[in-house]
This record gives sequence, structure tokens and C-alpha cells, in this order.
Amino acid sequence: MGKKYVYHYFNLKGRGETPRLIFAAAGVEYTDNRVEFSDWPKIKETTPLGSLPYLEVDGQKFPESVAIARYLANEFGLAGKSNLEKLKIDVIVDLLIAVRESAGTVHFEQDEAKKAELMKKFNEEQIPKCFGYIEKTLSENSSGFLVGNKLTWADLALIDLDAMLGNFGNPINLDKFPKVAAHRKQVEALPRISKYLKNRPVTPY
Ligand SMILES: N[C@@H](CCC(=O)N[C@@H](CS)C(=O)NCC(=O)O)C(=O)O
Repeated sequence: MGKKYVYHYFNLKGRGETPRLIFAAAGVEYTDNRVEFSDWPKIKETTPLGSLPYLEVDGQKFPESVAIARYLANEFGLAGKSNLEKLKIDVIVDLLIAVRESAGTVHFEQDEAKKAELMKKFNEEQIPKCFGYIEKTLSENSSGFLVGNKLTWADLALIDLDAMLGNFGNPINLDKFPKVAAHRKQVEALPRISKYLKNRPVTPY
């Protein structure tokens, strides 16, 4: 019998969405428990680290979004076929996490001058570096996927981040990264992903 998964996160995409995309891509059943902010204070102490997301696997609770995503990808065959493929995936995922953190810092900065300075650094340094690397990675791989010849969780982490930046009102100009634009189309058109994206709850970010 398959494992019983219960995934707990707020009713947001945020850092909790990549695991949901992995469940969707694998076509694996799980309970998607979307915690209301009003319930959070009482739920907080029942979570492993006082934060969301966490995943329950047959009743055992595990925190940390990236560890959860990596575990699910390993379980569902979306984590690369060799250690070298796993390394390639982790390089991309680490780059994307750094971009996500910076995007959050820029978006939520209250001081306008500081925000402008952070935004400039983000757009002029971090994005060209990260997306330049990803564009080159895609150019060197004829499958259209980031690693190997099939979908991995790096592809899902990329489309997720890309959409998040759009929701934050600072979309990446994909004209400069045509392979990334084509990749997004290819991954979002996969039947299970396309179905999930059409049906998921609409949230601001
Ligand atoms: N490194 C953790 C960070 C988790 C985290 O900061 N979660 C936020 C939501 S995105 C949270 O639970 N905030 C509510 C709180 O800390 O009380 C992860 O990636 O899962």
C-alpha cells in the first residue's frame, strides 16, 4: 500500500508550492491541508519547527520545504537518474532558492530608497547571473528539460519561481532568456501540470 501523505501549508503558493507541483506531476494522492491564518497561532506549536510547510508521512512530521521537495522527488522518480544528475538539479534549486529569498526581501522592504537599491542589485546582478546559468544549461540539453531527458523537480522549481516573480510584480523579462520561456511553456503544458495549474486555488502569491 502507498504511503499516506498530509501536506500542511498556508493557502498560498510561496515556498510551499514546489512540493504540491511534485505531487501533481507524479499523480500521487495527498491531503493538501491549507491552514487559515486565523488558526495559525494554535497550530504553530504542533508543527516540528513552529513554521510551515511540514509534511506528514504515515503520521511522522517533517519540516523544511526544500527537504520535503527533495524527498518527494526521490520517492516519485523526479530526482535525476544518477548522482551527477542530482548534483545538477541541486545547483539549479540552490540558485532558485537564493533568488526566491532575495525577491521576498525586495518585495517586502518598506523603506523606498532601500527597496530601490535592493531591486537594482536583484535585477542587474542576481537575475542575469542565475537565469544566464539556467539559459546556458537549457541550451546544452536537447530535451528541453533542465537535467537529463525527462522532467525533474528542478523544472518544477523553475516554473514555480518564475510565476512567483510575476506575482510580485517584477516578472523576469524572458525575451532575454528564450530557452527559459520555451521551457516554461513545455513544462506547463504537461497534462498533469496543466490540469493542476488550471484547478489550483487562486492566491495572490
Ligand atoms: N526554511 C523554512 C522556512 C519556513 C518559514 O519561514 N515558513 C513561514 C511561511 S513561508 C512561516 O511558517 N511563518 C509563520 C511563522 O513563522 O510563525 C522552509 O523552507 O520551510
